[in-house]
Amino acid sequence: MESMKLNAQNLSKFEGKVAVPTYDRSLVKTGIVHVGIGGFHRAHEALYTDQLLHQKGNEAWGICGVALLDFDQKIYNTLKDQDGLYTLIVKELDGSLTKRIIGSIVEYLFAPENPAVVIEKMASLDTKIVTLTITEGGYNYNEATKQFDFSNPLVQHDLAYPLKPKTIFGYLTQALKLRKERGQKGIALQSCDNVQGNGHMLQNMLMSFVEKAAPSLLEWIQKEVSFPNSMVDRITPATSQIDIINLKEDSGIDDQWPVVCEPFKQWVIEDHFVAGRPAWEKVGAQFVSDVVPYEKMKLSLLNAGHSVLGILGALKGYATIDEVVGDDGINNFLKFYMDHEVTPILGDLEGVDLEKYKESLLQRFGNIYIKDQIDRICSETSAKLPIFVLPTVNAQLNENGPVQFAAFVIAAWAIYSLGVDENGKSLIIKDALADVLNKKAIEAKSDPKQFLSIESVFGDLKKSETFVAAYSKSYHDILKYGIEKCVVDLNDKMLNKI
Ligand code: CS2
Repeated sequence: MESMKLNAQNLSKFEGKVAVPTYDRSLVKTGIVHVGIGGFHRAHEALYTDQLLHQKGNEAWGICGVALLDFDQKIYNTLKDQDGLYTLIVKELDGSLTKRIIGSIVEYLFAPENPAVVIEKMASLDTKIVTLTITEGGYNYNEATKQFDFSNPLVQHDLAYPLKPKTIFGYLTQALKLRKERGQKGIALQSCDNVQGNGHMLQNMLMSFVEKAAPSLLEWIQKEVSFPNSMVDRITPATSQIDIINLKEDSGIDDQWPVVCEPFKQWVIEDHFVAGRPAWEKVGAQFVSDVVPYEKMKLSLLNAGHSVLGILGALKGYATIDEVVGDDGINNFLKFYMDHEVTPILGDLEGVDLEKYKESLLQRFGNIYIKDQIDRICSETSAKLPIFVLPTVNAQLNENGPVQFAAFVIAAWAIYSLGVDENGKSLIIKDALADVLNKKAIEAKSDPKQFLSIESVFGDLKKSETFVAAYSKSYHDILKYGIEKCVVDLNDKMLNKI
């Protein structure tokens, strides 16, 4: 099929082939500044917002997408080149594709190129909300000290050069300072990352930074700025070259960076927006007074489930998550982990059918059309496990409960961090702590406990004898017998107990 470049001028020509924005994008103002315009944001918040913009009266809620890091130059260039437009491709469970061109990102900025413009944008009168997807590690929280990490060189940079910041904390501080100086009202700062109490985390980390960078601003922020917590969910694998080619050949859309995702989506938000908000509930978001139970459930079952499948699957040499779901041993292992270690610590979740939720997760993970990359799931594990798995472990240890399955996963991660899978193939480890992890993984070969001594990840977990015993045994077993036999043995042990 003949293809055409995706941009504003060609947009109407795609009508009829795929869903396109039918609202007048030139009338849309940017009430939302979003930092982190990766796949997830574009499959989630930008879609909800696009749907809302199709309903009259919402023109104040367009998105200005900010690329914060040097690394984000490519997505910025792509969006700029395509007038902010991109295609969202939903990979349905039956293998069919639902495609839609999204128009809600009407402005885009590349922060490293011009930090002052980004600060002005956040401080602008039109901006009512700054939303963030800056990843788990982006909050600069140290698990060992339970505090903001001032030793981060980028943070040091922001303290020394406040007008040319590099971190989100530097940007927000300058923007809020301008708002205060100009006598403007406050705004809402909304985290959309997979972090328990993500609004609180953002608030605590920002306040720690402001205390050093601009202490006179603290009181104003406390009074004027809100930090709604939210739970976000949609599996969004990395876009592959094949996705780009297929879109061009099948639909004639020449889009340099479409986004692919699963059909499921969920967004649960605390209704705490000091400067107003879009009526996202009209397009499927849920507003609740307390998001904590939803977050806990999602992080400790879905995200942790991903990590379990990812780490064990990587060691066995699998490439995608659906392949691991097809591995009976690991699949049953995950079910035992969810049922026996996670479920008891979740307590009663009012209105949620946990059994159904867990079942739906396995179906979502198993979607063979998604081909979610194990490399994506295992990237930045050092920032993920403290949020996805360790709260479960700590809660179980407090109750003298079982930690065997979690300990096994962490032992597998220690072995994974040696950088080779069970077939002798190199693993690509993408992690801010990659060097430390590898060094400790090597030390762990003679003393497994060494891996647990990375305090910024594990806190003081190494002090738990119960955990260390389970972890060390798993470590030796995996090296001796391999993942396959070990998971089957563990599963059998569980079956005999039940
Ligand atoms: C994944 C998440 O990054 C990960 O390890 O678990 O990206 C997950 O796919 C999303 O949170 C789903 O909502």
